[in-house]
Amino acid sequence: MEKIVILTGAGISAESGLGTFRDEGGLWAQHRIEDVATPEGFARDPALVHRFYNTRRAQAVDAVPNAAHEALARLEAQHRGEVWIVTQNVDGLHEKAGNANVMHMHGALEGALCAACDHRWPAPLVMDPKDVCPSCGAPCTRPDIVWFGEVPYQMERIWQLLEQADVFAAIGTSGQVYPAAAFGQHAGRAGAHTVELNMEASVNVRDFAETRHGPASVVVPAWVD
Ligand code: BJW
Repeated sequence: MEKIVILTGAGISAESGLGTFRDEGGLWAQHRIEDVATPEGFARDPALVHRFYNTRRAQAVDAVPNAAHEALARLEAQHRGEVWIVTQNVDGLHEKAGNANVMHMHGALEGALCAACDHRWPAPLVMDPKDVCPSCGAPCTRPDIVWFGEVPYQMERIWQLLEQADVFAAIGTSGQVYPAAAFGQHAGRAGAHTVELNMEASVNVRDFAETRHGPASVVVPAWVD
């Protein structure tokens, strides 16, 4: 059976009402990356960072999967055990749609992490700098999110999957953030058929053998079905 590895980014959740980062009016037009998405920003002003992620957590809790997420759930159901979703998204919409084989390389809004002892637990809807770690008691709780300068999760397994993939698809990602931005080239060189499904050509469009441009809710179901 074909092994299918799919990278998703913020564009797949745009039609579920969640803002992307780099589109016009996106999250990075409203917040400074250095302030809300780096460990240094969190050390300077944890309350600001918690407010940013509390707002996004509240939006994600209310969000529902769109036709693109649902198509990927069908794909996994049809090819049980042979489809891996590697998501940069922290919103949990793939699981809500029914995908089980999901790797959260940039963490998840529903997770809390202790910066002192690395203990992880389910995040409350509202996190606060005064929260203490349920394991070690340190007041160092943070969202379980991978910020700039930190190493994304499960990388060893992800590189391995990319090398074994027969098909690699990148959906709804601008291709500006590494290491995810290198996955298309890596999988293609290892022999995978590579497909980009995005609203517009990403900066890495030349790494893909096939491209389908348009809204994810249209191009993803058309690719899957
Ligand atoms: C639609 C649509 C619709 C819209 N339908 N499509 C210099 C050179 C190279 C690398 C570096 C460098 N300097 C620093 C680095 C490393 C750095 C990096 O890449 N920086 C770049 C900015 C240059 N990377 C890191 O620090 C990473 N760690 C790392 O590299 O560790 C070292 C290491 C790794 C591996 C092995 C060994 C060592 C960590 C990166 C952490 C990123 N974190 C963030 C925020 C946290 C998560 C969160 O808060 O949600 O993750 S940043 C933000 O960008 C978020 C996203 O996951 C990520 C990617 O964004 P995405 O998903 O692509 O969204 P957009 O908005 O950019 O694009 C949306 C796309 O959708 C657009 O193309 C639209 O057209 C499209 N679209 N509507 C279809 N309806």
